This record gives sequence, structure tokens and C-alpha cells, in this order.
Amino acid sequence: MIDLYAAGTSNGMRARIALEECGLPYTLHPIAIDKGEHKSPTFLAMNPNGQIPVIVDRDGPGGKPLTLSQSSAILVYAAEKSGKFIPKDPATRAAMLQALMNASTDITPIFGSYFGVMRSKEPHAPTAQMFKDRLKAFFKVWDGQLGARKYCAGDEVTIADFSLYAGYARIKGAAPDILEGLPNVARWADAMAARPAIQRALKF
Ligand SMILES: N[C@@H](CCC(=O)N[C@@H](CS)C(=O)NCC(=O)O)C(=O)O
Repeated sequence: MIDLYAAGTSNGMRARIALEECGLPYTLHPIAIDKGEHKSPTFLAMNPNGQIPVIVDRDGPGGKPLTLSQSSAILVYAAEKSGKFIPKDPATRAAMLQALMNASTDITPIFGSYFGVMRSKEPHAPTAQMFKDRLKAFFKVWDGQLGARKYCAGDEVTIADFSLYAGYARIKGAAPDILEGLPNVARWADAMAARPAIQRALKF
């Protein structure tokens, strides 16, 4: 059994999608970021960075408990534990990693920065616009690529799709104009949204 400590942010959703899609049994422990629950001594003992998500796998490698933070590390851990969603073919695997890194290290952090600027007391419009333009540019590239293939790294769904969808879902909810005019991204997002595991994962 796995304990998941998360909130309904893109990183929290990413970790929960990983567990749902990989079919790993888990218990969700919602963390109220607005109440500072991620900075409690108990939480900091699991992740000294004081950030969600965190999982504790009571049945980790070698039968020992494993505590893990970083949503993309959780994605990879769940995929390897279940033997799903990481392509075996080396070239497809490399394409999957490229897509995964774009979603996890470009798109989500830039959106987090955009959101941070927009929610600050004195939002700096040019900075917000710069982040927005960068996000639009990344998704425009995705729109081109998803016009030529079904999923992020080819014709099979991988953890790169789960990572990108977590970012997509959060952006769609908070700043939908970033995603306007992207028919291939919209087609892909509809396919992802139709997956029962994703539907369960997004209900925080
Ligand atoms: N790179 C980390 C980022 C985690 C992260 O930024 N978590 C946010 C919520 S999405 C958080 O806990 N923010 C509260 C804080 O940093 O104080 C990951 O992928 O898990």
C-alpha cells in the first residue's frame, strides 16, 4: 500500500495520475497548502523542501519502505514498479524522455511562475506575458507534433502523456486562453480526459 500526500495542483495531479494509471493501491492524504500543512514537522520529515507531492511506499524496493518526492520521479517509480507506460524500444523510450522533460521541467514550472506572478500583490504584466508567450510556444510545438502522432512519444500512451496532461489540466482550468487554437492538443486532451484513471485522479 502507498500513501500519497498531495493537493490538486499540476504536480499533485501528476503523482496521482501515476498511481491510478499504474493500478497501484494507495491512500490519498490531502494536504492543505493554504493552511501550511506542507510545512509541518511531519511533512518536512518526508520532504525537507516542504512541497507536495510525496509518496510513502510501505512495500518499496527490497520490501523496505520508500519515501519519494518530485512528481516526475513518482511517475517513473510507479511505471517501473508496475511495468507499464515506459516504452521498451530504445528510440521510443528516448522520445518519451524528451517529451517527459518538456512537460515536467519546462511547462509546469513556467506555469507555476506565471501563476505566482499573477497572484502577487503587484503583478508585473510584462513578466506574466513573457511566461504566457513561452507556454503558448511550447504548446504550439506540441500541436504540430500531436498532428503527426497519437500520443506525446508515438502511438502508445506513456508517462510523458500523464505528465503533460497534469500541466494541461491545470492550465485549462486557470488560464484557458493559453490553449486556444490548438486542435491537435485538444484532440489529445479529449482522449486523455476520457481515461477513467485520469478522471479518478483529478478529483481532489
Ligand atoms: N518539482 C516538484 C515541484 C513541487 C511543487 O512545486 N509543489 C508545489 C505545489 S504544485 C508546492 O508544494 N508548493 C508549496 C511550496 O513550495 O511552498 C515536483 O515536480 O514535485
